[in-house]
Amino acid sequence: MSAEGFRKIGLSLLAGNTEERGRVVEVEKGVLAFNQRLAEENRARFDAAGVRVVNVLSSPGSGKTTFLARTLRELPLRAGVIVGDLATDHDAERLRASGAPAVQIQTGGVCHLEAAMVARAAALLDLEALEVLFIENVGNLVCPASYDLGEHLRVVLFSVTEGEDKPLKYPTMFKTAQAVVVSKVDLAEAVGFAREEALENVHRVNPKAVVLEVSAKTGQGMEGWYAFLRAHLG
Ligand SMILES: Nc1nc2c(ncn2[C@@H]2O[C@H](COP(=O)(O)OP(=O)(O)O)[C@@H](O)[C@H]2O)c(=O)[nH]1
Ligand SMILES: [Mg+2]
Repeated sequence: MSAEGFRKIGLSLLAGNTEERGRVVEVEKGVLAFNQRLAEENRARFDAAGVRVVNVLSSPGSGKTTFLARTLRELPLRAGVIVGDLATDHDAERLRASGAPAVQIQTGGVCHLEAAMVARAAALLDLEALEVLFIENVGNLVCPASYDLGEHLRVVLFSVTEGEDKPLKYPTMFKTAQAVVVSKVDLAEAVGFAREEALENVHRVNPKAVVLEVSAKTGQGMEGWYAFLRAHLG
């Protein structure tokens, strides 16, 4: 059955009574297993093309597009981007201004990107011409965490304006990322960001996470991000 078929059954069961919960869990497992197979196919395709892929996640408005736009302008690598949103192609338009190829996925209400969507979008890019492909996921700290897209590196943005407790409230997202980018640090003082507490919360859920602190507005910390990318993309 297709991922879409699984999703429809899942939604109808979710609308039903609690006894169906066990069945719902089975359907969810089926959807994720199906996605995982496609993610492995994506990774094999990316490896064959020699392109390294970075999945960028965060809640809406944490600064993903601004951060990627600056990265695309400044990073001396041939880069492309796939961007997911529920609706509109605003972000792809913003990212194309850097000169990089950008493909927009409109999920039509689905709250995360899936490997099948990324496969279709990637087919529109000349992967062999790229060294790095960024994927801006749908703004959401819950669902996207469970969907491998075939990426090599997963990065979560955590802006100083969204509250120090977010890693504790959304542990799966923070656990599955190799790096946590604390964004909008230019606003830290204005919003009374409790830096030590926030970093402690990140490391409590993910002791191995590399933490980078940046402002895509002023450029502060961006060199550290580029150094991290160079070290981790091989
Ligand atoms: N002060 C400040 N604002 C930022 C920064 N990065 C993004 N923003 C603003 O935050 C808002 C959301 O940014 P956007 O990149 O669209 O976030 P996304 O929804 O995660 O892609 C916009 O108004 C940006 O101008 C930053 O580093 N500093
Ligand atoms: Mg965006």
